[in-house]
Amino acid sequence: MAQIQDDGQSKMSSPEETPDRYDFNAAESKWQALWERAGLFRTPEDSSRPKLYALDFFPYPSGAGISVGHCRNYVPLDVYARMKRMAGYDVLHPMGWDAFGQPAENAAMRLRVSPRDLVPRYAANYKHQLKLIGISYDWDREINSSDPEYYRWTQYFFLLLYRRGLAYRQTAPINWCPSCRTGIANEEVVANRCWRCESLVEKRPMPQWYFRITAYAERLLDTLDGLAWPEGIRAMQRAWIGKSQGAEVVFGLQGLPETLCVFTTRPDTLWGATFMVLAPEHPLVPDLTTADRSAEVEAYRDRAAALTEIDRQSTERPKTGVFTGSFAVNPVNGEAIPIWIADYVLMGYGTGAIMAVPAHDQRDFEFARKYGIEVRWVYRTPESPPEAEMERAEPAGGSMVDFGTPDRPFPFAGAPNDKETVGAVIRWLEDRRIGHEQVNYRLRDWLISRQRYWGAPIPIIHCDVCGEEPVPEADLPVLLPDLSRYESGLGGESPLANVPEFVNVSCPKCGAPARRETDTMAGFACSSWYFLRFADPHNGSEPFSQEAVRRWLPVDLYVGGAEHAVMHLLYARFWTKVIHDAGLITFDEPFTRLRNQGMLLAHTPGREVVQAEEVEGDEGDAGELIEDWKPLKPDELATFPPEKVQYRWVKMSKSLFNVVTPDAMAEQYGADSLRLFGMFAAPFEDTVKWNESGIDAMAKWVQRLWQVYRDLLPIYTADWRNQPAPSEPGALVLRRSLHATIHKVTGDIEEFRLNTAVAALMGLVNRASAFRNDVATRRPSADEQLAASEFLETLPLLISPAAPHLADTLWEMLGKTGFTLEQPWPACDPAMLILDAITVVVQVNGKLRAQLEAAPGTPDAELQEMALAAERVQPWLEGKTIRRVIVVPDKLVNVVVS
Ligand code: ANZ
Ligand code: ZN
Repeated sequence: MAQIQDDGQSKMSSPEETPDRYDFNAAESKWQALWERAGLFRTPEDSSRPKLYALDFFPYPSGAGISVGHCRNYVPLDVYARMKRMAGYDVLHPMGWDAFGQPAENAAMRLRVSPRDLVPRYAANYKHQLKLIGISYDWDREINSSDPEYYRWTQYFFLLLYRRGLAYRQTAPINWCPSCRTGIANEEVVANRCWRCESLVEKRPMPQWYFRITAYAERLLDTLDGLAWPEGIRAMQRAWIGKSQGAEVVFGLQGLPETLCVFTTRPDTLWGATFMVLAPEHPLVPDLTTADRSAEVEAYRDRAAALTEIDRQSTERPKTGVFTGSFAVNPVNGEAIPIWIADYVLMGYGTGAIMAVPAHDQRDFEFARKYGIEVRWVYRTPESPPEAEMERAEPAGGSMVDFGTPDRPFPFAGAPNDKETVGAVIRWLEDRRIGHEQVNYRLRDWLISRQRYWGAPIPIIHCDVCGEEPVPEADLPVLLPDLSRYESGLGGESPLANVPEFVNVSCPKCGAPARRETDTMAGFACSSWYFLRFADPHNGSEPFSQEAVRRWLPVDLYVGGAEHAVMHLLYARFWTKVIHDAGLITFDEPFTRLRNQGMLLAHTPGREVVQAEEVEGDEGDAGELIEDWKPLKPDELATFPPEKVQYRWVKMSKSLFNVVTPDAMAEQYGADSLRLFGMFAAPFEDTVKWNESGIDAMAKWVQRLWQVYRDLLPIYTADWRNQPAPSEPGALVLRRSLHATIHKVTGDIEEFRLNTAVAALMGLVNRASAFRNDVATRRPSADEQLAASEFLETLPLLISPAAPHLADTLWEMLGKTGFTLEQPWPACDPAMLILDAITVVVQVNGKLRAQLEAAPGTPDAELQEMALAAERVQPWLEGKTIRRVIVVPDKLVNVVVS
């Protein structure tokens, strides 16, 4: 850079003073300390600027700490939050701990300590790591769901639900996880296994607390469409809620006074019902079973009880069933039809009984064929085969058979097989009082009881005189006693049941001796409202002030893993609607926009296993159940024959011994490089394969960026803003690239295209590097100096969200004070975005003297003016007379002088 002249404003640095490398370790710890001292991440209290609430899913801090995998969600949201703050938003970007629940309890049990001691230790480590990678959380708002100041309000909301009839206790067969020794919610059962530990789930009848989420099924469905959420998650919620429209139809029973009610989505097929099927558990089965059938029916009921719901619903399983010996009466034609029991009909859905229409329902068809029951067309076409030759049921098409008789004409003869006909039949049934329209949902009530220690106690007192009594609000919180032994009882009772000081209380209503409820709430209760608490985390007199919530909620952007699709994300929506209905908040959807990050996989050494073995999960993370492969522990790997090691790409997880921590990576490559890697590796939603060379490449790019910046620094002039924008081609190339990058990076971060945002920054640095090489050997023109200055002042701001430590380092090198996060986000000059700008050659007397950048179709007069004004052309015109100017549009300007 020998020929670059100091303009008096920029600092000339001699080679001896200038280090050759960016010392990221020193810079990162320096800036982190300065940010902290300045309280840089504190949430602005009151202002008139627009608000932005950027939230990560509430994490449970585990002993493993965060892995580089976690950087894939925390970093992108941090980038977004930082950019929004620079763009003029007041940003709320908080973090806290979902500390109650089984993961913490299981981990503590294994280490033989109290979760009370363990959780703060784990949380402190998380916090340390998150600071290490420069996440801009406002730690003044840190919350911990196991803190009495927090769970007091979880209990308050339990009572709110209770008062509104939305929390109730009932004895029912529940999903029982034998290894967690507690009941779990339907949402937590995945393929018949416990979501946490992957043990097979059993059914057990127990008194349990439920939240009546089914009362909100329709509303949970209604407002789903308006959310800016991934369609996959919305589809999963829709399917989970499982709305089904149809009718309930009442059948008479031969020889019995009772009636049999069925739920059907196809009441229009009533004329083709040739048998009935009851779930084996249906309460009418004993009454319907005739003496000669009873042994067979009993045996079948026992076999069915041993099956899982998943198996029973499987379409592959051959249909089985038993005839009860009784008949029902079809209300539309008085026909007697046999009643069977079969395990493909579930007791928990509809009415637990169906009318079977084998011509149009495949399950019924298979069943009828197996047991030789009649098949009868309801809808058919001229091509339809006779019933005896059918090979499968025909759910669609055809028109309705005429079931009329000379004295009783049939009103639906010839009707098409469509929704209108279904509706018409429902009205016809309603007129005759044999059926009515009915909507069913698959959604079940939410089981919230846990027979576990580490959760918020359910604030209810059982009194022999008064029954269930809520704990008065003034007595909240119901403190969780400090226990040294807290295993659940083998009989399934909560460990709190063995603590007389906790259990024995007097009834809040009548004063008689009474017993406290000993179940605790599942962790999902805590996470159903925490996003509200962040608005006002230290409020001691209410869960949150309405004003604070009005200022910050709903969450504008919510980021986390897709595994919560029908758990947390459904529960939180439900609580929000209830809290809304109670008048405490004005919105009824908590998360306006949602993004799910992809997983990070690690190439993991393991060995083949012949028999399926279960991989032991670490706390809160069941790892992966891989049938034929098991990861090798580091000590196993050391002694294992190398040729037998099998590598696989599996989720990065402590249980698979393949975790890479951000601490080590930040130390070796820098936090900014790690952040950039987390952004750049793949589109946000995609799975990424961890590869250390990826972060290494980022670290090299960071060095290159820093060097280009340092090399250009000497030509910086702070005065560039007062000068007309450069017009020279060489300068324009850099300026156009800069503004195109501003434009691209802004839009990309906004849309969470973090990978292409980084790619755009790389493109800009390439351009700047070429520019540097170009001006290194000569004196840069005034225009070039202006363009370089604009670049030097803008680049730190542009990289600030992604690489904040490097950004503040460059900013300081430029002689600026303060932090880039406090600067306004760079604006892009739209005039610089004419991406198809063309180069126009300027000749003087036929000799090439300069090049211009211009928009295609620039008028001749304008091109001529630009050419004559160009700095590089000036010397050739000095003292000469311009004779003629020839303009070839979009191509060339030739100035003829003499
Ligand atoms: C007669 C019929 C004819 C049916 C036809 C379907 C097609 P979705 O959409 O899932 O709500 N059904 C009702 N209750 C059931 C239970 N407890 N266990 C198993 N199956 C049950 O499905 C509703 C349909 O599933 C109902 O409509 C009923 O069969 C069956 F051509 O009734 B349908
Ligand atoms: Zn009482």
